[in-house]
Amino acid sequence: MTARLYHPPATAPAGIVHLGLGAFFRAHVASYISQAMQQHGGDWGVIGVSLQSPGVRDRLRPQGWAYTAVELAPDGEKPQVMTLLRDVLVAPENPQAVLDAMAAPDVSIVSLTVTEKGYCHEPATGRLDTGHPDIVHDLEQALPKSAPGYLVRALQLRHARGLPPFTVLCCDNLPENGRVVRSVVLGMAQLIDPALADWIDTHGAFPSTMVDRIVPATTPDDLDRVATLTGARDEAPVMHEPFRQWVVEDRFCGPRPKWEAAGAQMVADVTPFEHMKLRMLNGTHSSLAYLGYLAGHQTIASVMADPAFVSYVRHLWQAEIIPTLIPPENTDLGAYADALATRYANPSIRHRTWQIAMDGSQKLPQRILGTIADNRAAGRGCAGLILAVAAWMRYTSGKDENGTPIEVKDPLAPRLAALWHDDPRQTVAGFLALSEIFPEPLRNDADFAAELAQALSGLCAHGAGVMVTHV
Ligand code: CS2
Repeated sequence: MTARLYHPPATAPAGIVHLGLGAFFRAHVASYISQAMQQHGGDWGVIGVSLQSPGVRDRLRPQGWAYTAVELAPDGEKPQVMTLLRDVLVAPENPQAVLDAMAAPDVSIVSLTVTEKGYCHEPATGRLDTGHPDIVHDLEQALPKSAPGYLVRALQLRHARGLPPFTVLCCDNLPENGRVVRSVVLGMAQLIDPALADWIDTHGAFPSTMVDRIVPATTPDDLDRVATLTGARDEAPVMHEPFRQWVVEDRFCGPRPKWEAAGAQMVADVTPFEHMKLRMLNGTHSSLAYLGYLAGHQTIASVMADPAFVSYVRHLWQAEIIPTLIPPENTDLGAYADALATRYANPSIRHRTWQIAMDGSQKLPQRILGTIADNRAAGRGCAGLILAVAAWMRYTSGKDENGTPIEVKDPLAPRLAALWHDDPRQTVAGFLALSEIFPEPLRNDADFAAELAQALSGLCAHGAGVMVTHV
């Protein structure tokens, strides 16, 4: 029998608390933290927090919090054992322990990967959703449930203890993600105690970041592969592509690891990088996920093995997305698109279209709808992206092209399914009324509505595989 992976955990205090201990953080930010310590020294252990379930904690505990990160290169798999976690807390089991960890004097950074919906904001405006049940709860109770609630209550505790605030480091795929998290934190603090909001605003920091690495969900097969590869049984490995990029605004209110020593780009303004990545990578990822799923493709690599989809995604980059972008310094957007095509086609990465299709209502505004609005304002056609939005609508109806039920994961799933109508124009009208998703100019754009209805009826009549060839 293969022995279980185990490393004795370090006992020194952690400098970073991370909220949302999913595979992405453990494969991306964690690699920069470990490498910065190897290259430059410093002691930056991490306390991981699961905001929902105990699963990751339970799998990591017998391993001394160590886990294997496996790079999936087309020419082979490269494992690395990661030992930066010092503890893992499960928030619903003991919210006070999480607040105490965040309010510890050695902690200078609280980073987050809680997915788009974890910020409890309105995607179309970026403002705190004060009607969100967890926010209603957190405004009344001192022990929070939501990520914004943990940030505000921990900052309140630090303020009361005379400690400086931590830097809040958002690592989710949101545009100007630092601004989004700042807006929800200050919005909530203002409702709890305006003096606290002032203190956070004056002394805190919310740098924006652009994060990039493709990290498919770990499968039971992966556990066996990792055991064979390393000779140690790891119940919580993470599998990732070789590529990684991290662009971070260098505005911290306390100490930070020397991430530039690990290859992170520390910049004054991350916005052009975020737009490029959200529109070129995530926008096409979602487009390929909805259309590909409907056409029967399980993974992005499988979609990219279909020449019709390759032409479609190349068209999106060249004709519909790149024209809306200002290239970041020293970046050739054509070369960036070529690199994406290669990354998507990596056969070692089994990134499921179903996984990327999750939470579309939270993802579409920054990935696709903003690009469409920019194209329309400039008088440019964008039939390919409109087809992707139609595919998302079809997907959320809950049935695929053969009438087989789809398990739609989305906080708005029941509302979206109820919008489905036999007449595509009525379906489109129902969707466009969702002000939390569709930005103002698109909601009132009759030509856009007509094009969307046409794309939707085309999808229903001919299927996604045919429709991508018409763009
Ligand atoms: C994907 C992202 O699941 C998704 O929605 O588009 O997780 C994507 O793989 C990462 O942002 C890549 O950096």
